[in-house]
This record gives sequence, C-alpha cells and structure tokens, in this order.
Amino acid sequence: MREGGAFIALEGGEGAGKSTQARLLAEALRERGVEVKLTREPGGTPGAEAIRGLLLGLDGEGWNLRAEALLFAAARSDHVERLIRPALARGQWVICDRYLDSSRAYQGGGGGLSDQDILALHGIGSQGLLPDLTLLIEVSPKEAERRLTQRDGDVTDRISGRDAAYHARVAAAFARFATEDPARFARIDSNGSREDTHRQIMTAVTPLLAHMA
Ligand code: T5A
Repeated sequence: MREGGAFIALEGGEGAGKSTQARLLAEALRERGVEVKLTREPGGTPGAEAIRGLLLGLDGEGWNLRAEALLFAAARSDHVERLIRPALARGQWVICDRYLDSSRAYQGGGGGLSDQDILALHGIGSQGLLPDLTLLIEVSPKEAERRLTQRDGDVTDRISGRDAAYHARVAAAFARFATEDPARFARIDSNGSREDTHRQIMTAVTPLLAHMA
C-alpha cells in the first residue's frame, strides 16, 4: 500500500445502500480516531460537481457514450488531483461513494465501451489511481426498487432511468470485476438491515485498520 491514508470506494447499483453505508463507515472510523474525508462521484470538487450536473441533469438526448465516459473521467481527474491524492498524502482516509469501477460497469458493461478504453482514460486522467479496498454493495433488483420507490417515488436521473437490461449488465460487470480481483474487492450482501450490512463492511475493513495501526 502507498504511504499515507487508505482509500476505500463503495460501488454497486442504485439503491444498494452505498451512501448510507459510506456515512456509517465514516462515523465508525472517526470514532476510532481515524481522520476521514467522505466524498462521492461524480463530484467531490467544484469542477467535478459542475460536470455531475452536465451528466445527470441534462434534458433531452443527453451525451453520446464516448462523451459520457470522457466526462466521468474528467470529473474523476479533478477529484483525484484536487481532493483524493492531497487527503491521502495528509494521512487521511478517503471514503468515496462510487469511483472508477462505476465507469467500467456503466459505460463499459452497460454501455458497451471496452474495459481497456475506460482504463486508458483513467490512466490519462488520474494516473491510474486505484482504491486499496473496493466494497461492492449488492442488493437484489427487487429490494433496490423498493428502497428507491420509497425514497424518490417516480423521480430518476438520466442514468438510473435506463432499462432493466442495462442495469442487469451493470450488475454482472461489477460481479465480474470482484471475481477477477478478489484482493481489491469485498462483496457485501446488502439485502438485510443497515446494521447487518455495516457489520460486514467493518469486517472487510479490519485488515486495513490493522495494517495502518
Ligand atoms: N455513474 C457514476 C456512471 O454511470 N459512471 C460513473 O463513473 C459514475 C461515478 C450517480 C449515477 O451516475 C452513474 C451511476 C448512477 O446512475 P447518484 O445520484 O450518485 O448517481 O446515485 P447512486 O450512486 O446510484 O445512489 P443512490 O442514492 O441511488 O443509491 P445508494 O447510495 O446505493 O443508496 P442509499 O444509501 O441512498 O439508499 C437508498 C435508500 O434505501 C435506504 C436508504 O435510507 C435510502 O432511502 N436503505 C435501506 N433501507 C432498508 N435496508 C437497508 N439495508 C438500507 N440501506 C439503505
């Protein structure tokens, strides 16, 4: 692992509980005396938040697939250079709600771009920075829909509103990444309670805590 803080990303489909679990993890780490920077993608810096608005809020046809991938990579580049790397260098732990594997799963698995192309953009934009640990938060499509309907009613953004086949390809891509790289990924079953999911996450984070102690 690099010098400085640890970098943890939470990944998965919409409604899996990533934001909820990112907050709970940040609180638990702070209680243990760890300095935590909680952030999200797309976003995290003023420039990246502006790109978020372009990506998720645009009315009408939206972006073509390659432009979409470039915009996510551009937002990530600013986020990595201005927030993530400086925080890690200060010894802070960065907890990021979505990161590179979302581009690989959505623009790659869902949209059809090659993994090689997504990783090439990441090499240019963010010098290939990878998390120390990626928590893949998994939930059944039915449970995700129940949670999102309860929270948002009929409102969706332009990516989460894509059809079920797209989201099935996204979920399959996430699962494949985790299988291919078990050293970086921990798969978390989030179909149960918030507390149960949080317990699994703390178990996955324990080796990092021990390593940093
Ligand atoms: N995207 C993003 C790309 O296409 N490429 C990229 O490179 C990146 C970075 C981002 C969109 O952009 C796409 C993916 C997305 O479509 P977003 O607004 O950031 O959009 O949305 P999501 O990340 O999808 O976040 P969501 O809020 O939809 O899902 P979360 O964060 O997984 O879920 P969360 O924690 O908000 O929980 C949803 C609801 O369920 C409840 C919560 O209280 C909440 O109401 N809940 C539970 N209820 C019962 N039991 C539990 N265990 C629960 N856990 C949470």
